[in-house]
Amino acid sequence: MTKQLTTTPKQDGFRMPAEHEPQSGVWMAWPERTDNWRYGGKPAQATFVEVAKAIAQTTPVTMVVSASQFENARSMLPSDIQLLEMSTDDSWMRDIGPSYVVNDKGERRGVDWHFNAWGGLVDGLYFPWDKDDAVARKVCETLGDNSYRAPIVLEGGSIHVDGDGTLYTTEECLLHPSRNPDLDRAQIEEVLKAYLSVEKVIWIPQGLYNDETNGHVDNLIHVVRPGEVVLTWCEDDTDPQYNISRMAMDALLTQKDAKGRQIKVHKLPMPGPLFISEDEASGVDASDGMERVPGERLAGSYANYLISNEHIIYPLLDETRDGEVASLLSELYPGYQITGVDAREILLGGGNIHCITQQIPQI
Ligand code: KQY
Repeated sequence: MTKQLTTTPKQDGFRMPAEHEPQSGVWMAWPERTDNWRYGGKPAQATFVEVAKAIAQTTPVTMVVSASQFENARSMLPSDIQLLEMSTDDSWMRDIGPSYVVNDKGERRGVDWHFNAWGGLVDGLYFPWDKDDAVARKVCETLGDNSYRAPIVLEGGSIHVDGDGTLYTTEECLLHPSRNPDLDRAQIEEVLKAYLSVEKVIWIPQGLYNDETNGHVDNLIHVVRPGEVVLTWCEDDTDPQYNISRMAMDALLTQKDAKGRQIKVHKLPMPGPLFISEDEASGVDASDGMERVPGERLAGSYANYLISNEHIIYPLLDETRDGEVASLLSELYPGYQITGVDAREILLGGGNIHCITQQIPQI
């Protein structure tokens, strides 16, 4: 039987490993929400299948799916992808799944954050979100792992760790009034330190332009290794992303990481800019939370890739830049397999490959 623990990972000697450390699995959730995914989720489902197949080349994948979509998902997914019935409100496993912590005795536990659909009743994207909020605990129970119910609202995509004491995040998201309005920066840092055993928080002012998550860090940067990150970069000084990327560069270069390293920043080209077409917008059911208007700027970024057992699964978003990005990733990750997946459909839903996946560390 698994337990919900009332201590903290730091007290118990557990830390969150980096994404480049070994993994035993990756979890995803099947898309079907018609006010987020166009045409009843059909095009997104085909893309999720391609992402799952790509990851499964190096890491076992488990897909959770509603009862009503079970047969459909089973018929679309290869047999080596494990399918598990679970209720969700949507399909962003990075944000609704557990953040895992490990200790040096080879044990693993989940951290189960409070989830409020990216802003609750202030500026959240849907209501209710209770099924999503229950997912992290269910994943831990299924895997037979104990978990901690952390005392703050947080989505997995709003943090990156380097596994060596440093956490990266954005002020835009973690200090947003729709997340933890009663806590200040120092109090949030204390919770991150207690629940992930990080020693230093690197604050970046803003996330990617027009990101409906309030600026998740995983749509702006990725951690390559301790002391080294990629940052989405924009060369057009008339583009709103131009200043955001420069402010991020400045923040990264003027703070040292937990081990006192000067952070090395690699510029990652920005796709596009990309915009939603009339046809794409017309396939989405109208809702209060998620706007899908023709001509709206999409929050496209190549930083939204998954690292899984020496394999990079990155989004193909713009054929004029996809190849350049593959070359850069090959240089940054020597010996890793680099796989691109056409990810426009995930982008139309408001995120990308990193946002729809959650890795489980190997123990
Ligand atoms: O982590 C993410 N980027 C999730 C995006 C959620 C968008 C919901 N439409």
